Amino acid sequence: MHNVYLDHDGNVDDLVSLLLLMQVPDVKLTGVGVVGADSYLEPAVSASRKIIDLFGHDRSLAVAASDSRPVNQFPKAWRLSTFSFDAFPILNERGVVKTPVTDKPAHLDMVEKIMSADGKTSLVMTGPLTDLARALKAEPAIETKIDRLCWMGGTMDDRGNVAEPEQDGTVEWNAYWDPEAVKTVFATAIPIQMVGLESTRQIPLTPAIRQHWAKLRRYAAIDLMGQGYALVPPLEHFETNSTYYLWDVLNTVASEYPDIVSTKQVQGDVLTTGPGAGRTFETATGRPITLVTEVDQQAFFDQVDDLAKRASTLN
Ligand code: AGV
Ligand code: CA
Repeated sequence: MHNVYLDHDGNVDDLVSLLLLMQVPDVKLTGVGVVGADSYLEPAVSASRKIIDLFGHDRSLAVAASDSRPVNQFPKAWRLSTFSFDAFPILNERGVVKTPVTDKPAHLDMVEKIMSADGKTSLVMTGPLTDLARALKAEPAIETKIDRLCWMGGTMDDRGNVAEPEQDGTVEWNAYWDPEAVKTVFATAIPIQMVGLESTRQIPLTPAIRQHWAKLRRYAAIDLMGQGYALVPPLEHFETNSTYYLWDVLNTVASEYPDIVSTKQVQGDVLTTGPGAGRTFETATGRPITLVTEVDQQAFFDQVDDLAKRASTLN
């Protein structure tokens, strides 16, 4: 068993990441922080608590709400899906929520959970890096207690996914939300594995994978995934700015099952100003990063199935 702390930002693939991470036999989940970045904070926290209640195998966990704020806010249309997710009947059948909310904001909960853990903690982050950047400022001693950071964010190929004015199209959204936070985290010696857009582009949400989950909806966790991914647009005829990928799920699954991906060692940095603010890029003077490059798609989707089935059978 090893310690893992998850910090997510409440969109569909973030919530599915939480669901799946709790099924990995080797993971001791010490905490969950939630940022209202690609979501709204209240339903994101609420849905997280209910997912832990239903699929957490009676873990005693508490969810920490973040008070971090954006430099660049996510589009409202994307953030709204969290309200629907939290309202799914499957999450509300019990009518009561047991998993509590911590009294500390997420970045201080992160400090507390890392400092009080036996040994080191692996961080899995599926949204902006703001909570970690703030945690490092509040308690620099956490740096050496973090085993490594697995982050979904950035891209090294200059093909961004932000379609907003005053930026140049090279930037990924989690980095764009708070570019300075990426800079702060990159300045540490924490080992980083990065899942950027070059790898997540290989695993779009498709009608075929939806159909696959529909056939397996007798498993409660796969039913929930299917419902969740019904809220967001798949890759149908061609890629649009709203096309959905399994970004965070890849990050989370790859953090525990390295065999499903290929990686390469790169040196990276990030811009914090100008039209490229939030752009991650390779440079000989950059910090070391393990960049995920290729995904074994079949192995990835099989692993997702396996984990989700485990959630259902043991529940
Ligand atoms: O840039 C990918 C990140 C991931 O952490 N998020 C979604 C994932 O949770 C932002 C995002 C980019 N495009 C989106 C996003 C879209 N079409 N809908 C919702 N979120
Ligand atoms: Ca996310």
